[in-house]
Amino acid sequence: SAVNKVPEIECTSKQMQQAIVDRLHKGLGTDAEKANNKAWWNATCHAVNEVVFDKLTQTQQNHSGQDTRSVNYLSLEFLMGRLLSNNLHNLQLFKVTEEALKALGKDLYEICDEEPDMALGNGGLGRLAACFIDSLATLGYPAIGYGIHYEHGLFAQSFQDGRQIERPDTWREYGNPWEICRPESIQHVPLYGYVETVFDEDGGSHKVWHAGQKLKGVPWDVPIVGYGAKTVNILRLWESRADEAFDWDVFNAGGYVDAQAEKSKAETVSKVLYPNDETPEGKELRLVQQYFFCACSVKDILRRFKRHNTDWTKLSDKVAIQLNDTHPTIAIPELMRILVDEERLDWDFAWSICQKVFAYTNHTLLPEALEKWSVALFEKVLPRHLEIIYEINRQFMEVVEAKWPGDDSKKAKLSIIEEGDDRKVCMANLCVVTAYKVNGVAAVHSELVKTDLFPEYHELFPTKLVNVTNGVTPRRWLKACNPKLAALYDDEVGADWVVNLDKLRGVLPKAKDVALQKRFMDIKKDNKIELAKIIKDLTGVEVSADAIFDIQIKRLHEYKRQQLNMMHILALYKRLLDNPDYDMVPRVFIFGAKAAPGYHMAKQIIYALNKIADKVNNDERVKGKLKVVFLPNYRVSLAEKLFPAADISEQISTAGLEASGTGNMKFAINGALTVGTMDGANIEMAEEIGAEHMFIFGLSVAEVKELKQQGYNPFDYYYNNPELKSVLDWLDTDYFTPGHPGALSDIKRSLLEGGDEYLCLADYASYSEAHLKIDAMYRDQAVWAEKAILNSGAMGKFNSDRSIEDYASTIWNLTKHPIS
Ligand code: 26M
Repeated sequence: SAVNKVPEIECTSKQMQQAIVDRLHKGLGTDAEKANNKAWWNATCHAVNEVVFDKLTQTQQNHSGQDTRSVNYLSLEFLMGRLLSNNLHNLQLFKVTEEALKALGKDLYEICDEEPDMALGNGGLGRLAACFIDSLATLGYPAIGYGIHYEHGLFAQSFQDGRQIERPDTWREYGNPWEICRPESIQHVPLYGYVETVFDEDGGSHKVWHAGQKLKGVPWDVPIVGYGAKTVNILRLWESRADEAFDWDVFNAGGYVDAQAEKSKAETVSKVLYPNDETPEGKELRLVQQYFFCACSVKDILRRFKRHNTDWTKLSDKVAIQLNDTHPTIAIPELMRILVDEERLDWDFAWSICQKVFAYTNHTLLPEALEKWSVALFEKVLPRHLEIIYEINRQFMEVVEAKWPGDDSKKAKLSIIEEGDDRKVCMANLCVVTAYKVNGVAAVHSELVKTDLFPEYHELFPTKLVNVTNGVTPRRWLKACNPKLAALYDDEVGADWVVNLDKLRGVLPKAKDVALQKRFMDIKKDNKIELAKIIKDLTGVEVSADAIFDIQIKRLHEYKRQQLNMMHILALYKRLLDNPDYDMVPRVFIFGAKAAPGYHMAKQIIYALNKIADKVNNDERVKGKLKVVFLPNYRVSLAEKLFPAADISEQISTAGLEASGTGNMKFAINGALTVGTMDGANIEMAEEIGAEHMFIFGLSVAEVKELKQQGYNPFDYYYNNPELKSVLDWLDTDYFTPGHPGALSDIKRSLLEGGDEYLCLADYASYSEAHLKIDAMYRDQAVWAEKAILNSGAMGKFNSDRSIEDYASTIWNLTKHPIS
């Protein structure tokens, strides 16, 4: 098999022990006696790095020597999680390191648990970027991820009386063994100031941007080890610092204190990751952050290009730049500015280059998430870029005029500048106008991008809008996080499923095999027992591994409908109180979710779920048949313990609103059954698995549109469904918040008077019915096991390697450069 051909890195347990103990002594100045687990973790990372850095150098020399075409993945977010376990697996050193540590009296899993998550992302979009760079390296593509070296990643979450509290994330408080600072590749970034027109001797003119402030971008490189460890690419993260060269005058004038203030101002630019779901409008620091990141990355890309090239027509042969959502859009006018103002290329030539370099991925249709920056703010921070955007737009409006002569409404819709009292720059429009390809992230989403979001652009550029369905890396999301199921698959279909997930299909014909079912269900049970311990540890709640583990983990957002899940839990609770003998398979509902700090309703839903959990878990009358747990601080490393232990995966967004979802894939790969709507990638999962092996419910995209068109009235459902009514009315009492009646009323209000934008009431009955089917099916463990195997075995398509091959062939035109 392919994997078996990969020579294992030669390393015996003895050598690994020696390397780790060596790092304890020589790297950390401690020894095996004194070292705590943190020190062991550090030493193990550094021992691993000796292999990683060697491979990194080989890859970089090879790529640079051949001047390969590469993709530059620009993303404000990379949700990497932990790297030790992942790197050990990809280097195929996990087993030997486990043995080595065991011989030293240490447990590798415990050591891995010491690592803080690299939480440089919000959710799906950031984790997708992390899966993609894993796949790019695994497949041997020359690629570089560009991101920001945030001092604080996504906030850490805890609960106080059920309410979310945010604390700063401190992932690198004591350093991070995986990153290498590269001061030799520092970049300088201008900001603010004014634009001067300089008249040339030949009668022409050009623009000079006189900056009002300058930042320094310091790159930190994180090696990205491909599976099999042939290719090691890099993730380059930019940290902002004050530019000493620029502050020199202040120093000379004796302004030491002023200079210190400038310094700390400069450092705030990369200080924190912005949590999403907050309209960043008017947030100057976010715009500065985006530009800082784009300027550093574009300059770095051009520096690498210029090492081997002088002919600008070659730029688009060597460089593809993928924009992960609109967050890095300013890279477009920045490249134009460098080509026109600094390299002094002709505008049309520069524009033709840009149109061959940039591609853009759209990750959401939610109107409030589409970035628009006020023209006034733009003018202040990036005066030259605004001029460039105006010129791009002026020329583009001529294209629109040629296509739809005299049609001003078309021009208004397609313009990069939104007119009005407060004029705005529409970043998505700039992306679509420039990019040579624009992709959505699942089939249904990409269709909606064409028909609902950008229909006029689609008419104008009929081949520009395409689909690339998301995927997840099976290295992290099966092999590393579920070692027992991974071992079963090694036995059943051969170890190379890790690089060819379609191989899992090998288990489909055996789904009814009793012995296989038993192994499969025993593994699930073991994983549930492990999770039960974690739940007890984190929340004090005791749960039984014989119950159905029903899990919803994702950012808290009304469109994802955690509140629908909550309504169903309340209904079950009510049924149990009304009838103590109500017959149901014991169920544990598990949540993990962070709410954006400024998103009131999301925080209320967290509060409500915590309050409901308190009540339900301490109510003798439900006889242990119902438990509710909200795990604090949901993050990648916690997710790795949840997916393998799930029986039910909740994927219940309003149809048309979840662009793809990727947690849905991680659950199914690990053998959970999905209760879900026909939305995002759920639809394609149903195609692969067979909808009859999932619990599909609710309105379809077309039905949602129709209902909204007719005029949706949530009260129709409220008055016609007594259970639904009593559940919602419960929220008006003080049953869950003793002494505080009305503490949960605003949730009810948003579902009724508020209009129930996300159609929770419309889908409630169908959802509740789906859960009855779940209950019935679970009683027949043979059927359940069969279904779980059929789900997991059919997930080959959702490997991020397949996504990357799609990007490489349809968008990037990228060829592999395997490193021997
Ligand atoms: C906005 C303003 C300021 C700071 C951050 C943001 C922002 C950041 C991320 C807004 C939205 C962001 O993410 C959108 C996102 O995560 N989309 C998800 O992308 C996944 C990968 O394609 C999909 O699977 C999810 O369905 C989609 O919701």
